[in-house]
Amino acid sequence: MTLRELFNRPGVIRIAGAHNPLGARLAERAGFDGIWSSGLEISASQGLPDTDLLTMSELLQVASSMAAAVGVPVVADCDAGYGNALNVMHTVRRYERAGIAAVSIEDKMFPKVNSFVAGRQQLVSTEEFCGKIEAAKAAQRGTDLMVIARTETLIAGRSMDEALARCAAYAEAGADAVLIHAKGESPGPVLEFLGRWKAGLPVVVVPTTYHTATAEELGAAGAKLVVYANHGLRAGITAMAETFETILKEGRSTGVEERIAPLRTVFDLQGMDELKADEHRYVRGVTA
Ligand code: SPV
Ligand code: MG
Repeated sequence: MTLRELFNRPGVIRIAGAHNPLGARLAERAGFDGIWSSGLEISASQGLPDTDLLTMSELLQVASSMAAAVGVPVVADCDAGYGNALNVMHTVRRYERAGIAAVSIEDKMFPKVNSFVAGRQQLVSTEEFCGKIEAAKAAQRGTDLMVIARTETLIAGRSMDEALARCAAYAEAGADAVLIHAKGESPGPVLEFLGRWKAGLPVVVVPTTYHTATAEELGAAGAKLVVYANHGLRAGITAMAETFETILKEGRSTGVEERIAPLRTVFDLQGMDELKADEHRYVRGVTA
């Protein structure tokens, strides 16, 4: 199902963050409706902070490889659009060509800093960001690609009124959806936003810190798309660290074998069976 089809049917859409095709396949197999090509995950996977150090083409390469590996839509976190409105246009053209279903662009100043890092969280003006959204919509060639306008107003410690006003302006500028980001433990501010949002455009939420809210609750309050942005990455970090420590401590891997995926699962996720079938069919001279 395309992302637009998911948006057009009733119910809340759930997507999961990933930073490579393997993670994307795991999310797809678990039943998520789509993939969030996460800037945080991709930078972390390179051992780098999520502060626009990686270039657009490096992030695109990952998003594109994920889109090629799964059947579900990929929503790409395109940070602040990698520069001004002109960079946004170039970004949109490249992501669209790579088969990405949606790009999310946030109203932070380039270079951005991850929303959960204390300190500098600077926004561009509403006017400047509306120019970026208009540019994004003007740059897309087909009609499928969705542009998600993400506001970091609450992340920057500014008011709910400003968040609502900014999103209304972004809707007016042509965004297909708005994303309200928040960093507190309580879902209260996001629920307030959803309650007061009257523009009709679908709203995207990212319950990373306010994780007690269920997708169902957020959906009932008016959210359309819920992003589980970094849970695969964090689960992987814990599992890998524990596994490595145990092997060194115990001098062998026996103690972890029950807890780690067997090689047949790895082969399955790689598509080894399909490759073997192709080999059998097309590579002449192979007997077994
Ligand atoms: C990301 O996954 O890179 C995001 C979401 O932008 S967050 O890290 O929650 O800001
Ligand atoms: Mg991000």
